Amino acid sequence: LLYRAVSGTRPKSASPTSFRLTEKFILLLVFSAFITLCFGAIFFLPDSSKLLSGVFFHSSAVETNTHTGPDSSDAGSGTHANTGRTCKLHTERPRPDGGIELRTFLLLLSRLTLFISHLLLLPLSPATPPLPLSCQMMKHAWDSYKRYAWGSNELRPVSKQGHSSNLFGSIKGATIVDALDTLYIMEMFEEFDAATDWVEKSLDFNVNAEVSVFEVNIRFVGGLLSAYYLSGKEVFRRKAVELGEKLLPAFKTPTGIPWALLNLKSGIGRNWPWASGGSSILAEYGTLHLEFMHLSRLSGNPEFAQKVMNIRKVLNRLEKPQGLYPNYLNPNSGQWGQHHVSVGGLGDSFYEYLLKAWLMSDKTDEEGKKMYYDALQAIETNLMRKSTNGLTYIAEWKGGLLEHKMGHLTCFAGGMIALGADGAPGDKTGHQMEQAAEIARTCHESYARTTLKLGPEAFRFDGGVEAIATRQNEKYFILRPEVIETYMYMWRFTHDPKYREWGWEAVQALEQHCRVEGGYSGVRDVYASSPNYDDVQQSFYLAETLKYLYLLFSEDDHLPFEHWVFNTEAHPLPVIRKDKTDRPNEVE
Ligand code: DMJ
Repeated sequence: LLYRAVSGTRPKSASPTSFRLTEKFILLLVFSAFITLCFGAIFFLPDSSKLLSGVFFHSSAVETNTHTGPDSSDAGSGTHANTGRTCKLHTERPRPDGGIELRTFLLLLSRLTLFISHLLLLPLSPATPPLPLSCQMMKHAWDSYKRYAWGSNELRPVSKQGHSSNLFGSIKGATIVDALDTLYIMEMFEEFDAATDWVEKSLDFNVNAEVSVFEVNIRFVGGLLSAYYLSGKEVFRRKAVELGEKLLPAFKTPTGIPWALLNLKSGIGRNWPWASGGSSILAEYGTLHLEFMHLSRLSGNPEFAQKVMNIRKVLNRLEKPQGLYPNYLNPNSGQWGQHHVSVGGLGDSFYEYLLKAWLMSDKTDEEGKKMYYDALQAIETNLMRKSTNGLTYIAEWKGGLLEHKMGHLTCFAGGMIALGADGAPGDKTGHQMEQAAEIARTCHESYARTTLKLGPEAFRFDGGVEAIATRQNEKYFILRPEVIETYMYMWRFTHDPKYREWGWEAVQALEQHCRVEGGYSGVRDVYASSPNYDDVQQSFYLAETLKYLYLLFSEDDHLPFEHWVFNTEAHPLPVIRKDKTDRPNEVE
């Protein structure tokens, strides 16, 4: 099963020039002959079928022996995911029967050879199976974090030490919690067990520190909820609810619009000092809904759901300029701050959560649905534009004037629009799918037009340029997922091979320019001839970028969209079924 999905669905067309490196092919031929020899030897040795079944096939015996599957005794909800795919990196165990040393030796040799051929192919061809590669990337990112930064929030892969962002106060282990579900989905169960053990023993929310409510919610609460729904382990449910309760004081404002920052011990909140006269931010207070609905469901405490439903109420009472939602809202007065509208930073995931709230409610949340499609219409009318050479982009709006700039963050919108297209009112499904495809193309162009083939933080459509960053402080790439996320959604909905080819290009660029000995690093300038590292392996690289890459090359029944919605940090949450009140999230 390891290669089944990939061999059936690998990208079809490769650029002809990429196949002409003869030396590499000769080497490859030699290696292939060698592999054949090794395999032949294995087959002619006694008892080889058993050995092979443990390595190449997902036999139940192997599975029982090698992974910690859902722990049914722990399951609070009886909800377990059958992730149904495998990405195992090390499954064989020494066997006591005679002749094993030789077979094991040959096997290891053949695997080593495969690995070397894989490396040889890497810069050569998108026909190489990328699915095991995304697991290897995860393994490298995870092992490096474990080795150099275990327990810290993130890894500094160049200086090989821990890195702690102040977004999480003194809460530790952001990478561990953010990576839990990716490890589980990739069936890296040894690593998942180590992470679970750390959560059990060391994850501590009793800290006297100020945290970002949004970041802690999407990464920690979201990560724990997904880990719970996937594995059924009670510890994740308990920790998610404990953290959710600690976030509740953030809602103590005159309007109930939460503060951006909260001291977890004192329960005192405030807003970012730079945010338009003490405003709360749309993408922050608007990105709590999915997690809080699940917290109510898992804790039996309705308060979580009430808090986020109240945010809707406040928003629905307000007049929206041109139907748009400004990024700033004052939690004391309940009035908009500065009229800045963006589908990228400061606004992005608010729109995503309107759509996903509807989908996650088994399409019962009509209010969320209406708010999403109305907002999308306003975005189309006021912000979506086509460049002179036909690239569709989503601009930003400042007090009625357009800034012709699109952020890397905005590129998630291709995936979002594709995800919502099916439910679009009127006859708009086809139109929205076209918009989504256009946005994916533009975002791909933003990568293709750089030297490193990685996308800048923001790119512009003015002053004679299209999809290119013109300001030095917008040229960086910090391992963000949004473009690959959109490729993944577009692939699932269209099966157009170009999305896998584009994903493959991103894999090559990541391996070539971001992979370092101690993990993966962001780069400061994607137009430079060689990478200048920022020395941070962001936790969302493991939570999102690598997970979306993996799913891009997986089969569609792997975490199917009918059953799962991904929170904005790519943590899958099950659809809450309307017709199964006691066990609403049964997943096939
Ligand atoms: C992630 O933490 C989330 O996707 C968030 O919604 C926006 N930005 C980062 C990744 O770029």
